[in-house]
Amino acid sequence: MAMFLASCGSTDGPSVVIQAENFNRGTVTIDKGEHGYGQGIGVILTFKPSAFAEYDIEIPKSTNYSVEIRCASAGPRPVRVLVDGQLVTEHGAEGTTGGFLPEHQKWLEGGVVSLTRGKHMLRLESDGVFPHIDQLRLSATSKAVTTKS
Ligand SMILES: [Ca+2]
Repeated sequence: MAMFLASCGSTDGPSVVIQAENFNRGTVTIDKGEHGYGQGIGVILTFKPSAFAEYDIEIPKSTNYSVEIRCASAGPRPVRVLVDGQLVTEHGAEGTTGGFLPEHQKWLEGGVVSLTRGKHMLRLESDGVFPHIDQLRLSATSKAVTTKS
C-alpha cells in the first residue's frame, strides 16, 4: 500500500508524511486512545522491550532526506532507524518531550539519508521500549547524510 504523499511548502522540496500507526509490518501496539496515549492522533507504543515497525514508502525525488519522528516520551527511548536494511542512526527520537500524552508530542530527529526516487522500506526498531510515536516525516534537505554512530 502506498503511503500518503504530501506536497509541502518547505523551500527544500517534497516531504513524505506517514502516520506511525499505519505500519505495514510490526510488533508494536497501536493506541488510538484505548490505552490512554493516542487519543485523537493514533500512536504506536510498546509494552515489552524489543519491537519493530516497518513502512513501505514511495520517495518522489532522488535527494537527501531528513527523517523526523513525532513522538512523546518522559524519558530517553531512542530507536534505531534503518532504510532498506541500512542503519541511518542508533539515536532516532532520542531525548525527552516532557511526558507520554498527545499534548507532549514533539518532532525529534531521526537522521539524514540519501534516497533515490521510488520505493523504499523504512524500519524503526528498539531492543528497549518505544517512545509513543504519532507520525514520521521525510523531508528533502541539503543536510549531509548522517554518519553511523
Ligand atoms: Ca498518528
